[in-house]
Amino acid sequence: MGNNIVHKILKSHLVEGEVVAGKTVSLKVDQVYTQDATGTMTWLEFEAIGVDRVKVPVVVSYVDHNMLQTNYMNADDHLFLKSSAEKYGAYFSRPGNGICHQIHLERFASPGKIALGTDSHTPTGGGIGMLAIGVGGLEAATVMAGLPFEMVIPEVVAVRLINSLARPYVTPMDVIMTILKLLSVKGGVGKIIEYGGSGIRDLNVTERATITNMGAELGATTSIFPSDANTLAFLKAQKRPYDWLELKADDDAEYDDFITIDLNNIEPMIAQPHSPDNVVAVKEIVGLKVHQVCIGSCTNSSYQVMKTVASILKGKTVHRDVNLLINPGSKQVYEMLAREGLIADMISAGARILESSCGPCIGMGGAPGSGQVSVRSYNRNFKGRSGTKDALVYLANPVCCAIFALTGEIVDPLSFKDQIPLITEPSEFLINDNLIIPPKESSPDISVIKGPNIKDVPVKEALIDVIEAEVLLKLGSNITTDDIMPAGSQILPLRSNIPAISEFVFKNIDSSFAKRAKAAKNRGGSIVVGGENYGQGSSREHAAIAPMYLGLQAVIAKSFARIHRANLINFGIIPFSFTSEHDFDKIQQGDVLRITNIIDSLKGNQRYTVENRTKGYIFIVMTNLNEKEKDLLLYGGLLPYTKAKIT
Ligand code: MIC
Ligand code: SF4
Repeated sequence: MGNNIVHKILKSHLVEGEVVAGKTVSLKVDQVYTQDATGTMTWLEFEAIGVDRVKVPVVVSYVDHNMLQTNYMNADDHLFLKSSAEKYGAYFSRPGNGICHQIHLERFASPGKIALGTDSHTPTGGGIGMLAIGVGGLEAATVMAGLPFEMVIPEVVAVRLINSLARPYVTPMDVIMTILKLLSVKGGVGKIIEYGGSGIRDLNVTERATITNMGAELGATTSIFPSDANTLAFLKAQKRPYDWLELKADDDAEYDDFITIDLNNIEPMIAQPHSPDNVVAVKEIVGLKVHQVCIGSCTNSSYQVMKTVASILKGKTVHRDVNLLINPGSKQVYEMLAREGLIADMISAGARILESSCGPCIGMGGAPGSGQVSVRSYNRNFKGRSGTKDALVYLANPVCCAIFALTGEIVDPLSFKDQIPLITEPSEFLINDNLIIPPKESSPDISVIKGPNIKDVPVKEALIDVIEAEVLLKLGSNITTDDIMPAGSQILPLRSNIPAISEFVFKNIDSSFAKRAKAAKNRGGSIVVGGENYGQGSSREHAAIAPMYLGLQAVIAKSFARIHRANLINFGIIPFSFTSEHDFDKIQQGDVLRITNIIDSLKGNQRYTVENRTKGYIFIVMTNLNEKEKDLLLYGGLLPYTKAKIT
């Protein structure tokens, strides 16, 4: 039996275990990267573990999210991250260098390697043939401290792309939006998507990266493409041909599932509010007035994309009712555009050019007006994420975005008469790594600098045997981490201060949650009830730590998103699942639940008896924890566990 690409990489990194779907393995990791919004916690956690140097060959600390600097907090965080990188032996990508995923693809990602990133869009690296997985900060910190990475082997789904993107105005973003329409935001949970088929020949690395980037929206563990001649061409253009190796599946490779997508049939698609899988063909919603267009982000920031956008805008003026914002994803791309006069074409058309950072994608500036329609070449359109609660955010490919910026409304791109030149990636990129500070030799003189907003990581006590707590919130399915722990310009700067950020937990769903949770803390804490795919979206562990700080004892849901489930366990919160739909229906907000004999049940059959004390009935919930996860919960989370293991 032959191997698929995923299994080849996993097997070459195996420390312990068997590469079989559903089994837990430990793996050697080649690269870890952090970004600032999750990175401050990660580096605080690394410090708390107490190891003096990172133990992974390549560790990069990026600064890309918290860039507004409306007060001292972001700048203090940047200094903290820089000094931590210097002290512990990581590369530091300075503010201005761009968005972590785009830079990592350009300068560090290599086929056949395993990389972890403290951001859910780390799978962008799958475009180059790297197994790149998004994890919570604490998980990354333990790997940086020298522990292997443990994971349950997902199923591998082969997605065969056939033919090529023949239609005008169709880009790789339409491929992934078509898959999202097919599979939904939970269709990839517990799976890795491996792309193949004749259609990949026409996709270069950055085009592939758009597809793997947005695979995060499927809930997939990661997505990956083979490493072939196109990969070599990209690496040569990045002046790192030595990082190339060929990577392809064996002819008789086995997969858990197959999907075939005919690229010929793909047309321009658009995701409607408020979910990336709420996808329709663009032509179905023509006539909708557009007030804002945003182009860039980690999904669509390549030189090819930006040059195409510039060529559409050249000599035109952005529609009088539209604000066009462009955030090129990396300094490399930005500098090339600037040197070639392409930024001038954008400016001349009326585009507002932002710095190279996440910006409007995470509500750091560029919030739309009340009830306005914003169309973005980004990857997420969750309600309120843009910074405006009632904004209507749509996701579309960058070519469509540029066209809508000119027309002021959604049009069938086929009706756009101008010829769009076919632009590809260059054979040589501009290489100027002057904003990447390489790791320093260790020295006792280097100290970590912490501003007043940087507070210690709170830790939960060891597992308790009985939880008696009130259901403070009952929620539906697909609750995002943006719902649990919102981001945006007011809240993101508090990422290094859990007591302060905890005030905003569930703010957009129930503004009284934090207050009620604090009051409930003295009465045994609180429980949250959720539907399917609880905690989808980002990797932010703040969506676990901040509720834990407020006294959250458990979440009972129909099912959980992968990274958030891990983050809950890492911070000592038990992710219970319902054993029957009916039990979910019966529970109401305000009910007091009593869960008993937790420790024995966890060590035993993982079935737990819950008494609904308000309604007077009993039901059973379960967990599906592996041995390590049980241990983590018994210790009170990954931090106390790691400290115990390392010392
Ligand atoms: C996102 O796109 O939601 C973020 C902001 O990049 C997050 C990370 C974070 O919350 O800091 C992610 O994707 O993991
Ligand atoms: Fe940044 Fe948006 Fe990409 Fe998240 S999805 S890393 S916020 S650009």
